[in-house]
Amino acid sequence: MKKFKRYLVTSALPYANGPVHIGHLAGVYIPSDIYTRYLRLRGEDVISVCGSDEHGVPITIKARQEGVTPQDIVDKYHNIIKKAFEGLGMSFDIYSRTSSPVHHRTASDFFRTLYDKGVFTEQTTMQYYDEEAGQFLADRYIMGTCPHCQNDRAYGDQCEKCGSSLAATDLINPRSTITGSVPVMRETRHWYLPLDRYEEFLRKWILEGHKEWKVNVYGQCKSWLDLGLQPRAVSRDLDWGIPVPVEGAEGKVLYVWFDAPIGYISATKELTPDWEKYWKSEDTKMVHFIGKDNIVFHCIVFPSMLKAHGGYILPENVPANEFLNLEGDKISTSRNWAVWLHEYLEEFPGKQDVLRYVLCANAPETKDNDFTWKDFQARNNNELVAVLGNFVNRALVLTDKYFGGAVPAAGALTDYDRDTLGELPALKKSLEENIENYRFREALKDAMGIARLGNKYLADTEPWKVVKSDPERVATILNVALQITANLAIAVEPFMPFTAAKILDMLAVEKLGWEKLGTADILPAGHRIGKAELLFEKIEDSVIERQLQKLADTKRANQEREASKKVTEQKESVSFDDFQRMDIRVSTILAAEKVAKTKKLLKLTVDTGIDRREIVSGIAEYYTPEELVGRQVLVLVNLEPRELKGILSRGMILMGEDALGKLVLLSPSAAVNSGATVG
Ligand code: B3M
Ligand code: ZN
Repeated sequence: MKKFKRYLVTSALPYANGPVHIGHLAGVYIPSDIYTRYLRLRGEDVISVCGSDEHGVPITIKARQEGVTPQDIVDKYHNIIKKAFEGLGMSFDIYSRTSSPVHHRTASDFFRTLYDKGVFTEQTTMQYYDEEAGQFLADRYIMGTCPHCQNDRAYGDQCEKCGSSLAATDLINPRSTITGSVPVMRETRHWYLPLDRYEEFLRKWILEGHKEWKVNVYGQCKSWLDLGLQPRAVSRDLDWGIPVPVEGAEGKVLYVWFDAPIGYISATKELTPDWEKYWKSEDTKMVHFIGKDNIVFHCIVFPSMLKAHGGYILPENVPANEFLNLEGDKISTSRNWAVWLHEYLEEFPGKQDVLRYVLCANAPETKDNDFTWKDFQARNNNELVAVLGNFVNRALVLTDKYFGGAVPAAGALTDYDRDTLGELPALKKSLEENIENYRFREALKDAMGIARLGNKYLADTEPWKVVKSDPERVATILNVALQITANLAIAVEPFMPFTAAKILDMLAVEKLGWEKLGTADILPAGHRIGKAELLFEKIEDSVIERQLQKLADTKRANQEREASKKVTEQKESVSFDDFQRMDIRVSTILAAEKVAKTKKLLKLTVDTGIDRREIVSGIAEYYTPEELVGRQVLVLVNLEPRELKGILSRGMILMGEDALGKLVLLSPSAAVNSGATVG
């Protein structure tokens, strides 16, 4: 395999129109950080660049929704995202932003180079225009039915349901997302990147040259190429973004997907004056970490731009992950159906590595996967606490207890000792191969395999039983256990950097190089270790219940919001005489009790002012008997009596019912005598 002199790791630039959530982390940022940390540990020359994607319609829509400027939006969310990434231990060398002057200049120059080379075609076309809002509708400003999958909430640039890339004019029944109005067509001029001209180059570079790419990535590129590439507009009629650097282009900006990938270059320029050796030397290995919805932009569009510009390297790999769902439902920013990173860090202080661990162990590397809080709890309790934490704690506590915290000298090793230590080099080799091939779930299993190895070794050798009869043997056992612990401090660092630091601290060791992994002579006899502390703590059911309740509340709020949009149709008209025949009275509930063997029914004793009577009402799910006694309600008293569960029910309590079927009592706004007529 070609050996590279240096590595350039890029991570998709998150839109600064909202916080990052666990889907972003599992899809892009955890894998990227594992890969970067691993390369650093191996002493490679590696830089990792990222930053906020601050242009594009998602930003301007959010600004419109919140009644602020796009700059206010990107300033707010850029800071939230940057702080949250730092809190999770994301080790970018730079986290920049595309509203920076360096980026504006870099992207403008890049566009101008292609323009001056005559790469672009200029086309005057008819585009959708919202006369009410007074602006053209591109990307998320327009919504309609996807021609491929009939999803009626497809956007003007992409259908999130089937992943198709769309032009606004492809949409069926388009409507403006600004005013909801039906748009008209208006003439406008844009510059197009003729992707069709790069088809041959892309076929050769990807389909012949990168058969080793992940199946999901290679497959998507192949279907794009088999479908045939179309020219793609790289400018927009918007007032937020990087102005098109061409005379007469007032009111037009670079398309966000043209400028954003150039953000990787700008960030590198901000990071180091040696930026060109990362971007222009064939000795550099560039890897793009992205989610599957960004494959076309990182494998087709951006490489064509780099090729057209000339002088830049192309990505060696683009190991895109699939999507992570939450409790069986698609993660959604607009529906607040997410676990937000900044909230997680507040609610689970000190548990950054638990989230890193679970999101890596469950990563959607080859297919969409699901995050559940129960699984989060199980992996924490059964794997991190019971295996990794338990082993390290025993090794340290027993060394403290039997040898005063000094690493004991090992005596003659038994075959079992040798076999145990002999497994370390194989685990190291497998871990390296898995990381280098972007199989981070498998690599994490290799790292945890070292903890399982240590846990089993102590359980099999039982030093606590042997110590009285054979303290020399225990010295050997704990020496072996401590060497395995030191291996763990190295192996877990890419995945759980906070835990690795704690283990090194407890071993009273500054740093351990990757070359030490797999060896058994890391801690010399006599070395004094530090104080043992628990690496992980059990997560109780109540903590998980609280998170599940939070999601249940979100789901209900979403349902109610949806319901409020759906008001039931008005019924057919009735005559005044019809209405006059109904006799509705204000009544007072004197007593209430559940009807046996039913979930919904209550038996109410009601004073209608005319008489006292029993009425059966299906409100047990919404009201307790206690809270009903004394309430004044409206009763339709001349409804024909009905027998329900053996009770003769004479009348009906009038209720309000929303589209979700939630029932509410209707009461007079002030106390009135029972029997008052309602008309
Ligand atoms: N801002 C992320 C997204 O599509 C997009 C990535 C840009 S990477 C250059 O959600
Ligand atoms: Zn679709």
